[in-house]
Amino acid sequence: MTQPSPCSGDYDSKNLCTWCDGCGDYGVLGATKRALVELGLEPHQVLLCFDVGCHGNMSDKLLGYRFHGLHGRVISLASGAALANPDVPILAFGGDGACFSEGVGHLVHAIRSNYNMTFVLHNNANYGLTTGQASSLTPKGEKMNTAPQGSVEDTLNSMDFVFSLKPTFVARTFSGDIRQMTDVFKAAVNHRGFSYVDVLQACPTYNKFASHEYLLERVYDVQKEEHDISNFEKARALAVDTSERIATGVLYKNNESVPYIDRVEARKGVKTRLVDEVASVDITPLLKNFK
Ligand SMILES: Cc1ncc(C[n+]2csc(CCOP(=O)(O)OP(=O)(O)O)c2C)c(N)n1
Repeated sequence: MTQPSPCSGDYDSKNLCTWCDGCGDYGVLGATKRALVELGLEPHQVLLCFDVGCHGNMSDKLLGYRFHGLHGRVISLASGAALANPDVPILAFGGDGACFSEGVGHLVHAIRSNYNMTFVLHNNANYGLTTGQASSLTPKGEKMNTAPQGSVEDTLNSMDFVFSLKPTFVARTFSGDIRQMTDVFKAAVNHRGFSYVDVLQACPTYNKFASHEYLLERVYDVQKEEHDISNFEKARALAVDTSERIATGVLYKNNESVPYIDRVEARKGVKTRLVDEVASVDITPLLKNFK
């Protein structure tokens, strides 16, 4: 008997979304479901990990194996899962606040280790859930709730930073373009190694500087122009220069990418997965220490 292919309804949860009207998180949720369905993945065949933040509330708005971790820690818990069972596709979702402040160390090491997972950055350029504090990606000078006279700190150039770590896959997309987001997520999941996906997203409540309309006017798809995704330096230049137009789509992909677990000599030729190997360990005596 042939297996029925998954459909979007398989991922539907009964929980209602509580995001503000016009929030880019709606778009990311829709594109995530579409990408998983188009990849032919059933909800039980994928792991979805969420950081803490507005975007993290997506964790109970769709079905599948989900893990809602601590603020800034989503990459580390997803990395652990990627090492334990390399057969399961893993998507981790985090905000720019968490990823480029509390959790920035995890991002650094996940990229250089090239763990096999997709990281989706909900880039609304502020700390949304805690009501509009400046993040390290907020443009300097913007008036935010923590900086009513304008943020005085220099803005981190996140793309330049990411490229400095020699990533094997980098993409940028926009929460208002569900079709492109879907295609980018699929390409990211299919990449063998750490896939970094920056989603420029509208936050109508706290981000008054890069609205949906502002982004819509500036984004363009590099896949519709001549762009060689294997050219690291060209991709880096395109990613960093957002002064007039904003390049979106898959910007860089290293076809020679070798994920961390495949680099480890001791794992070569081993047929079992780490997750199977620890299954036989009885932790009952250990747990007694925590009574
Ligand atoms: C270690 C830690 N620091 C701070 C917080 C408080 N906190 C919870 S959500 C949040 C804002 C999240 O912002 P971001 O990561 O950008 O995601 P967004 O809400 O914009 O989607 C903060 C500061 C926390 N829970 N834990």
